Amino acid sequence: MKLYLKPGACSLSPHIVLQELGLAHETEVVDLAKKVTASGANFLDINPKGYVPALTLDDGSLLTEGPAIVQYLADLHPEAKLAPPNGSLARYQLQSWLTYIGTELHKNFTPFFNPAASAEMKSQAGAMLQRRFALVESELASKSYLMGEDFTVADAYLFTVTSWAKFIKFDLSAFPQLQAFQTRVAARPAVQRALKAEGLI
Ligand SMILES: N[C@@H](CCC(=O)N[C@@H](CS)C(=O)NCC(=O)O)C(=O)O
Repeated sequence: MKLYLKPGACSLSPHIVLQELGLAHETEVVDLAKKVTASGANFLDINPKGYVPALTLDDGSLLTEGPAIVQYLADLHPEAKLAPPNGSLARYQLQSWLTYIGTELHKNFTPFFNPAASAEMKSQAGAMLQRRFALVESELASKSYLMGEDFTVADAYLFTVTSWAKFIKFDLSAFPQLQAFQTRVAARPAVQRALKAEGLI
């Protein structure tokens, strides 16, 4: 399988999961502005959505949307417990977190990476991020990871999104549990491998 990515973007989340699971894979960097891959392919021919992450499987199938990709990968090796069993309440709680991270956190970072976004849009998104991170902060007060004491794919996504705070100068000092979470996740060997592979460390 091959993961199309941009270093440090939301594609880092499935990249971490691939590393956590030790799955054989290739990666290819995409120039998102030009929609061209590192090998010169038209990215829109590979993923008509034009964004990363995109995962192509060995049979040629395409899977897009980060939350779907990480669950697909986790289900290839259920014994690694990166996602609870399908159909269990815990699995829906994991999906609840993935949705929260995608819609309440990830998408509130988007205006900060959009040169066309107004100051007002950024201000509104920043205020929303404060509120949404506050909930994560209170959740992490009683556990090491979002789902409890075990790392899951939701943590890979939260780590990825939270790491953007430094790029937009979003102050995380009011969120010590979240900062401790970032340090805890960054120390995982698989996370180190993914960060290294993307040239981020
Ligand atoms: N709904 C998608 C959103 C993915 C997304 O926002 N990708 C960004 C990078 S973090 C991107 O590729 N943006 C470039 C573009 O939209 O042209 C998902 O959750 O996977």
